[in-house]
Parts: sequence; C-alpha cells; structure tokens
Amino acid sequence: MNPSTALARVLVDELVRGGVTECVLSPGSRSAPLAFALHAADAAGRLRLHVRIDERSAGFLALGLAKASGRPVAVVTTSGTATANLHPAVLEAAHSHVPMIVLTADRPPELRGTGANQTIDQIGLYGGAVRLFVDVGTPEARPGQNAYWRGLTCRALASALGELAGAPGPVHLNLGLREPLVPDGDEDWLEALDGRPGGLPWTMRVQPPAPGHGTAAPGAGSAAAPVVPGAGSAAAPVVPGAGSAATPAVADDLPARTVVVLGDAVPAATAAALDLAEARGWPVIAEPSASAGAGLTLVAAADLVLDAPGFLDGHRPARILVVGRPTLSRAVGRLVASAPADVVARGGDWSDASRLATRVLPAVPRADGAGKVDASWLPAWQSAGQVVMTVVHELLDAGPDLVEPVMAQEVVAAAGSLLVVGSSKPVRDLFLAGSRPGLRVLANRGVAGIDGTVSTAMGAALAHGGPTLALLGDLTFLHDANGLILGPEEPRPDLTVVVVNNDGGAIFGLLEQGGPGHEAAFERVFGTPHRVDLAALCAATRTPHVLASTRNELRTALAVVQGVRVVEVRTDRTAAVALDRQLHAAVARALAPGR
Ligand SMILES: Cc1ncc(C[n+]2csc(CCOP(=O)(O)OP(=O)(O)O)c2C)c(N)n1
Ligand SMILES: [Mg+2]
Repeated sequence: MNPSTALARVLVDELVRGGVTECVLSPGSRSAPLAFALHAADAAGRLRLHVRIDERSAGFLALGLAKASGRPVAVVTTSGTATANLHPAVLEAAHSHVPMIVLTADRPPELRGTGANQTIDQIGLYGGAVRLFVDVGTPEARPGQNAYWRGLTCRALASALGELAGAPGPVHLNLGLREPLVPDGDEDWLEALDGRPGGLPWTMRVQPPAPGHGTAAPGAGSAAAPVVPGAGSAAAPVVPGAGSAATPAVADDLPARTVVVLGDAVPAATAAALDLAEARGWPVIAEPSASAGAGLTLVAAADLVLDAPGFLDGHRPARILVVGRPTLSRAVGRLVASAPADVVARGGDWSDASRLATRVLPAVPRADGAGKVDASWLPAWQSAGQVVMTVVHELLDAGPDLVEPVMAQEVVAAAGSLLVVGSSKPVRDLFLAGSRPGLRVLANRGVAGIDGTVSTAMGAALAHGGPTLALLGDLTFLHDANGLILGPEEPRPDLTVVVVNNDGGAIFGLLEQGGPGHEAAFERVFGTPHRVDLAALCAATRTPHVLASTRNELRTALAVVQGVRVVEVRTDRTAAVALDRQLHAAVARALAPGR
C-alpha cells in the first residue's frame, strides 16, 4: 500500500472510532487518498459523507452538522486557496465553541516554495482560531506510523471537544501527501495498521466528571466520548453528587433583585439558568439562540422593554447574572452595564464586552433554597413585557398582513423542533417574536457573519434528521447561494429556507448610518439592493421556490415538508425600518414613567 493511502485509511478509521459520524469533503487531487478512504467508510456505513463543491459552504455545512449534533465533524479539502475558503467557518467554530476537525491536503515539503502548482503556505493558516495545529508530515513506509497517526487523531479529537481542557473548537491537521495519491491495489504494509481491538480508540478519552452547567458544548463529550466500563469514577475527583467544582452554590448570595441575561448559550446552560431564575423569581432576558423556549420567568419583548426611556431607572437591578454570550441588542448591553455583573464562564472564556463584570463563575450557580425572594420583582418585569406585547400586537394588527416581525412569529409557530436563523434583522425579529417550548434555535453568533448560513442550516437539518426551518435575510441567503448546490448522491435534509427579501440590508437602516444626514450614500453603500430574481436563482439548482405574499400563503407554504425548499416573502426595507421606529416610540409611550 502506498503511504498516502495508508495515512488516509488510518486517519478515517481512527476518526470513526473517536465518535465522528459525519464528514464533509470538497473535490481535489492532492486530497484524493482521503476522498477514497471517506468514500469507502461511507459505503461501509461507518460514517456519512457529504460532498460539496464550494469549500466555504463545505466548512459551514460541517459547522451546522457539529453544532446541531454536538459531535466533532471532519472537513477535508485539497491544497491551495481551497483551504482558505474554510477560514470563515473555522472562525465561527472557534468563537461559538463548535468541535470541528479540518484536514487540509498539502504538498510534501520538497514541493513547497518551489512554484509547484496549487501550493501556498498552509502552516498555521488559521492562526489562533484553532485549538490545535499540526503539520502532520509526509507519510512514509516505516515502522511506528500507525501509532503516530492514530495517537495524533485522538489528540485532535480531544482538543476539538475541549473535554480535557479549554473549550470545544476547530483543530487543523495539515497533511503533506506525496504521490501516488490513489490506492494501488496492494494491501500490504510493513506492520499492522489496525486500531485497538473492539473498535476502540487508540487513546481513550475517559469521561471527565459531569461538566457543570454552562461549560460544555451542546451535547458534546457525552455523545462522542467512548465510555470506559467502570472507569468513570476513577476519573472523577469530585465527590459524587457534591458537584462543588462545577456548580458553585453562590446563588444564595445573589440579591433578590437580580436579572438574568441569557445570550447565545448551550442547552445545559440555558436549562440551569432557567431553573435558577424560577427558584429565585428573577426575570430572564433571553436571546433567541439561548433556546429558552417559554420559560416561566422570561420577559416578553425584552429588547423593547429595556429600550423604553426610564424603564431601567425604575427597575434598577442590584445584580446581573450573565449566562452565555449576549450580542444582539444595545439595550441589553446597557442593562448588563447598569449593575455589578456576575458572568458565567464558557470553557475558559467569558462574555464581558463592557469590562464591568465583577465576578466570573465556573458554572451557573445552584439555588439551595436559602436566598431571599422579592415577590414584586419578577411581576414588575413581566407586566412591562405584557404591556409591550399588547402595543406590539395592536401595531402589527393595524398594518400590512405580512411585515417582518409577523414573519418571524409565523416561522416560530410553524417550526418543529429546530430553527436556524440568520445573523441580521431576522434574529432580532425573533427576539421580539419569542419562542416556543421544545424549539431549538441556532444562529451563527460566534462572529455573527452573514456568510455560510444556508449551509449551516443544511448541516443542522441533516444532523437533526427531522423537518427544519431557517429564517434568513436576502443578503444572507445570497451570500451562500452555493449552499443550495447538492449533488444527486448527497444526503438531503427536509429544510425549508424562508427568505425575508427586502432587497438589501434592512438592519443598516436601524443603525446610525440609516439616520439623518447620510441619505445620499446610504442606499448604494449600506442598503445594497441587488434586484436578484430568487425564483430564477433557485431554479438554477432545481430548488423548489414558493413566493408567499400573505400570512395565509406563508402558513400554507410552511406546512409543506419535503426536501430543500425556499419560501420567499418580499417585504419593504424602508417600511421595516419605519415599523421598528414606530414600535419603539409606542412602547416608550406605553411604559413612560408615571403612567
Ligand atoms: C460575512 C459578513 N459580511 C458582512 C457583514 C455585515 N452585515 C451585517 S448584517 C448585513 C446585511 C444583512 O442583510 P440581510 O441578510 O438581507 O438581512 P436584513 O437586515 O435585510 O433583514 C451585513 C452585510 C456580516 N455580518 N458578515
Ligand atoms: Mg435584507
């Protein structure tokens, strides 16, 4: 067997043993050994392979698969610019703590820096964004390679999962492959290339003690880590049940007038924060990607409540507990800065954009039942939320049938258990629309890019295995139109992508550049209308497209679950911005102090 084939087969086998069930591949020649090994593993039912032409889409597909499943996903490219196209997804994975194994084919050292074709410097290409970078070295027919490749793969998985230290994230293995790059029919190698008996990994990741709330990736670890029979307790230095290291019982020190801010967070952190808030009667401000469902202590339309002048002065919290990473709203940022904040760490990092946090906690604290409760605190916040919702409904009912916040409401109502939302105005509309119990909302909030979102949604839908909805702005959709390219042999999810087509970036109309004095430049350099015919674009990839113009048409379109589909709703960007201003003004009146 030639060395490149041996490396590829061993690597793929060890990834499967380590818990990898999904791999993404883009075509290329230097990566051929990996392509053959992945194809064989897919045919043998050991993993599921997804092939995508565009590496940027491939990277985000891997991200979506990993985000929804909590398992590490491998993505494989050839050498050269192909590798750079993974960079956006690598950055998002790094910042949103998603386990990803990036395998880039490279030229062997003798061909680097020689002007050889399709060769760039791939060493440390993703810089500090990866948890681990290894230039694996060119495989050679000599003893010891099997142990090296298998041991290295196990290290890569452990780093990606962040189980032993740090947070989950991407790792990069650069593979300098020498020709021949195709299997030669010879199965001999100078030593056994087998893995451990019983299909076990070369180096077992023994389960750490159950992680505290707020520290683990979504379902990561437990899903992927092989359990060593009987070994669990040996690895757990914490007294069973005490959990003191992971769940500090400082909750009882926190004042009765605490507010919980729940940003983009993993499900375990959200669940712990909601439990605690319920026990103590604390209002919770939850961003959509916290997936807080319909928790009893949630404040409806919190962004509008907090933005009402004077509201915060009349409802000043004594302390803020920040869980996950809030990024969506300036009003929430002002809330966080309005009182001393306790911030729950996320895998060695924590969210504190205002630099005002007074304490960082390793996990969401537990309530032990001793803390004081102020019976009027939660009702005061929730009734403000109800006042705002009444105002919102009155305004929306009086206007056109299908404005953007209504679309978000309809999408939430129609969603099964998974919704992916684009990082522009749609995620903010969802903040207003609220959520439903049992609905998981995923958004690329790590770096909040509008890139790769169609592919992220497709990856999440594939991992989810059930009907999935996505709500994206038109620019977000167009940015990853290549995400719709799906070859005939590829696994197909049931994914309906709802596009809010306002012919440009509505969100900029809500920011300073949309304000008075900038009108001359605004439309061309911020609004960026494109006039793309989305039906024609979808037709190019044979993706079914439906145009919905009324609330009823949207409902009908959302009731269909069948493969990848696009539902377009055309809205008016200027009207959307005007409606947002109207909402804020009406809420300000309704919540004016003294009313
Ligand atoms: C990759 C990337 N480029 C640029 C931006 C800046 N950006 C933020 S929102 C936005 C416009 C989004 O427009 P659209 O998706 O149509 O949503 P809308 O605000 O119109 O609802 C842009 C360009 C970004 N976040 N990511
Ligand atoms: Mg738009």
